[in-house]
Amino acid sequence: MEGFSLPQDSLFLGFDCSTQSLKATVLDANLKIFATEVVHFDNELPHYKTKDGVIRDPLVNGRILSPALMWVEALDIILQKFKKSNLDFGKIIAVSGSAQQHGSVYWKRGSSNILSSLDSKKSLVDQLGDAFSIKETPIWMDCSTTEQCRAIEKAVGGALELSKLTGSCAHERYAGPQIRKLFETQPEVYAITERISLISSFMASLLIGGYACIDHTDGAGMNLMDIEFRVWSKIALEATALDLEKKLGNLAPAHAVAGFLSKYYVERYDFKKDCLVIQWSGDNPNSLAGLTLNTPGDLAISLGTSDTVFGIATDHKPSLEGHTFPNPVDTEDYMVMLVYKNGSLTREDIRNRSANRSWEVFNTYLQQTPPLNGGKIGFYYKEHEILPPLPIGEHRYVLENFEDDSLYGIKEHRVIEFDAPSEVRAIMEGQLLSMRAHAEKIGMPSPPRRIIATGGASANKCILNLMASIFGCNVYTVQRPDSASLGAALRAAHGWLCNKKGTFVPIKDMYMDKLEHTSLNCKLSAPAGDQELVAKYTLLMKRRTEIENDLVQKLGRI
Ligand code: ADP
Ligand code: XUL
Repeated sequence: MEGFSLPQDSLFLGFDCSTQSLKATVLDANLKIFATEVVHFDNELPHYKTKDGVIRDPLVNGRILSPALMWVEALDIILQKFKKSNLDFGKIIAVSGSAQQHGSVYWKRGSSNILSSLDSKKSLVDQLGDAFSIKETPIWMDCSTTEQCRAIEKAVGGALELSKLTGSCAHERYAGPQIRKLFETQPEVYAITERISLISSFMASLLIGGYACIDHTDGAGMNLMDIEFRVWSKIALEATALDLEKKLGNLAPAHAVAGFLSKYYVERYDFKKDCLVIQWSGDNPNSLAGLTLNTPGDLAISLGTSDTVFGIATDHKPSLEGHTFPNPVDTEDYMVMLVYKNGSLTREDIRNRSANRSWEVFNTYLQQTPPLNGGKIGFYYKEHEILPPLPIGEHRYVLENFEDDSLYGIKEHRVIEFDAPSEVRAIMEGQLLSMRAHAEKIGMPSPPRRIIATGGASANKCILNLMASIFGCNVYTVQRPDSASLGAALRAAHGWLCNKKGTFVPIKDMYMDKLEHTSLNCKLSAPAGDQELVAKYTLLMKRRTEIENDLVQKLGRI
């Protein structure tokens, strides 16, 4: 294992540019957390006028954006914060990052010159104000491209065909449909765009002072990449926009070197000249790395602004619900994923309305109410949901003559409201039962081998206990809930090592024999629930799925 150790005294920096904040984690050569920082967009950058990191277009339903320049300024601020805390930038030998997936950033003609000639005496934000052909990036919450999705699917021979080709059917938030919309509605802006980055490759571009490649994993979240051959798909490109390939640049594996850190940072922060920038990737792929998912049957549940469920698969099985990406830390297999738009912000909304705006009260209600909630089932969509595709709305049902072990054929009736404690249990059971049902549908085992929970809400023990009861397996957590920036720092080390060896090195080999001494170690937070209760939840899950299917039939998008 000697050959795989990292140089003593070296540091690895990982960022996570997520919806609400820019976070950063520094790992030392023993893979222990050395330093962390965060910049919250709403509070620390109020002049961009975001709420929860985003701007909702009041004129166009479902158009949700974030200013690209806000992320640029956040990078200035986070580096200043590290400087103030006396981080020795000179010890950092590799940097990588994670970003919310799918958002596309549009660089104006001539911007590569701005990037390559950054003046270290000035801030980034002062120099990049004019670099974008669109100042506001459509992000993963945007759902304004349904028309383009259907058109792209039609052009390639159907939704399943697109999923076979690219790993997913068309999704409103994916970069391909967003690009097609720009091409159709603002051709003059498309024409003056010289490069289109994902948010991940955009941030990497800021670091290398030039356009970075899009990595294979985040690239699979665009409806543009041929997932088998990991190249731009000619068919998908043609279905999207004219002259697109040259605006996208090349693709690269996530472990590849994007370039050396630009001299801007060397001069301004005293980074080393040969500090490597490893390709950035999406936040969920980085979490997969940071959570050390490495065995089929391991499941991760990330409870952040969006909720995501992901695991490792050996094959690509095209589906209409899930997403398949190349595994960001293994060149052979795949990462499969489910995404919910209604995550933390929807839980917060119920907390605010029913639990006195307090997680403590929320948890007391969870503890006070019985498992299965006396047959009360709720669906809560504060945002237009992705999984299942349902519009904003709330739906509450009570199963009639509810007895928790005989749910077959039981009828339900709709109600307008629940009492506050039942409302809290209904949202939590509903979200977790939906995750279990859809995870099983895309081929994840039941019960999973183990669940590793992460994201802001994984700090909540009551939620983890409920997860263990519903899924019937142990639930583990990591030391810190921001696994994406941790994963990015780990990938920085991994990329550095692959570069040093001149070949791909399995990431496991970097930590395998010393995991429990690193910051990557997981601890058991909630033991598997009692199996009798798990069986009852299985019945409730099936009943809930039937109701969900009915809702989709009645209200879902075509
Ligand atoms: P992001 O996806 O932007 O990275 P995070 O993973 O940081 O988001 O999660 C932030 C969310 O975590 C907040 O919106 C909040 O609702 C949630 N959260 C924080 N503490 C708790 C808690 N004790 N219980 C439930 N949710 C929590
Ligand atoms: C994944 C997705 C979200 C964003 C959130 O497909 O849309 O999880 O990555 O950051």
